[in-house]
Amino acid sequence: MGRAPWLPLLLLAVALSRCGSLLGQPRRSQQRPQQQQAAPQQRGLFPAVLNLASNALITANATCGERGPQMYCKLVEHVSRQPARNPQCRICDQRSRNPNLRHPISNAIDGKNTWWQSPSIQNGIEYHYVTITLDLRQVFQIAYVIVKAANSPRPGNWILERSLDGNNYEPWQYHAITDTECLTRYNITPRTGPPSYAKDDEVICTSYYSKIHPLENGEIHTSLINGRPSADDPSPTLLEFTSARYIRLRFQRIRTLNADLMMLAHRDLNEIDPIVTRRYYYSVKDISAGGMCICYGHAKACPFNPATNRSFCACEHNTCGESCNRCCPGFNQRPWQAGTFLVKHECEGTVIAFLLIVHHPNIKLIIASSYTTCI
Ligand SMILES: [Ca+2]
Repeated sequence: MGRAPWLPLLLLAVALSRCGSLLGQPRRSQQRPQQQQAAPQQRGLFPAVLNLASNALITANATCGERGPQMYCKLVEHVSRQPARNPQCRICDQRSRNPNLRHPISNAIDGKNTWWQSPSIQNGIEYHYVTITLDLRQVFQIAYVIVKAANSPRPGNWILERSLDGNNYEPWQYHAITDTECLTRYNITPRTGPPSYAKDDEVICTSYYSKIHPLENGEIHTSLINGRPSADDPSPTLLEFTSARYIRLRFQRIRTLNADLMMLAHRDLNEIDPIVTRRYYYSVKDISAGGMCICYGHAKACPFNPATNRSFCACEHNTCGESCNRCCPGFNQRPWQAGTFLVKHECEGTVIAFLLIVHHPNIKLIIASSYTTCI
């Protein structure tokens, strides 16, 4: 007499049925119904998208008035007050004590109505080529870049580029004055109309944001995630495509009035009325780069540390590392996986060993395991 001989076998059956991995079954199949029922808790965690440009180191290789006072004239006044024989031209001077005369590139990320301005082409045709570089100080995932012009039209031909190391740059998007110039200048079939993207890492050329109008305060919105195929649950390709520490705006041609374009194309700049050439320059009131820390779906916060000038992932899901890119010690029950918009892929591993001994007249079975989910 004593305990029923089938009782230990029943306990074993219950233990095995709750412990799919011991039977070689994929554990995710056990979890999937719970994920569907409690999706918000099972998703990866992602920090908020912030404007990263405001903490960037920003440089420009040319600025209006950097060698002393320079005169410039506003295109909008030329257009609205014809004939503009005597427009209200102004002075820029980087060395001036008057801040209203200075237009440094830092004005493009100060969050105020101030602006950066390039030298006009009266100083030389080479000032069609001006480059602005932002160093975000660490690699982020960039969702969008917005550029706002100030007292000039938006740039005509230019390339938005990104880099991880500051040496090797890759294009994110080409902009051209006309669709034809997408082909002739950049050898890319133009994407007509509002920008759209057929692939996660497609680099398009568009003339959509290079129109002459508005003559002032125009904006350029470049989306790097929204509108792409895997935007709702970014693929590894999209994550790689949007990763950048450096963002570069490589301006290559100032947008001019068509009437002036003919004059500028066929004559020596020295022979052209300086009032014409003084009104062609770049201006940027604001650059925003929306993005987030790369925490691989395992942090919802990424606070900025002023001491190091870096943001750091507040890792959850038992993950560790600067980017939550590995399981913390003791949580290696399963290989590390990135959390996604749909699945959180938490690291697991609070080790609790158990021992199951079956007593049966015909069976002697001992099972030892250390699977947390098996208790
Ligand atoms: Ca500003």
